[in-house]
Amino acid sequence: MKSQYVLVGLLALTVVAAGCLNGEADIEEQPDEDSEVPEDDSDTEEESEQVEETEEETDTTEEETEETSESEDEVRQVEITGFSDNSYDTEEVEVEQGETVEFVYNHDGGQHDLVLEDGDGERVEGTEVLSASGDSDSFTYTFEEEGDYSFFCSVGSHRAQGMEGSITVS
Ligand SMILES: [Cu+2]
Repeated sequence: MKSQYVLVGLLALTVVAAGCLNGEADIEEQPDEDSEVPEDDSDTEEESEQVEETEEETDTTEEETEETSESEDEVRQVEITGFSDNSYDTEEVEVEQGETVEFVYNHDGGQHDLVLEDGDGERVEGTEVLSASGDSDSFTYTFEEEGDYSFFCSVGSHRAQGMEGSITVS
């Protein structure tokens, strides 16, 4: 049993001795503490990332403004279709005094337009002459005064063939 204690004691001595040797070696290899690099401000990197994010957001805001411009209120749409047999699908339109109406002409054959005429026979508004089926054109008019207006097609003798209708403002 004694010999075991001696062995343990010897082992402990050698470990301590080795530790001392290593300690001396470490002291020699220690680097200079004066050579610390001063800290940079790391804010500049974060700022450049934020600029990239705002550039991506501008694309979506453009799409949103296009949609909101359509939201004009209090404009009634009246759709009138013209056919190849020189006729409209509408003969009469009734309007309240002061009402704003958007007339939408939908083309479905032949060559036609839609013209608005006041009670004195004067042209007030009108669409382009359309000749391609499926095309449409429109105009908007506010009827400030009571009275009788007309709409008709100005192409050839289409009006005389019956391509006209009445608009009553009351
Ligand atoms: Cu016509």
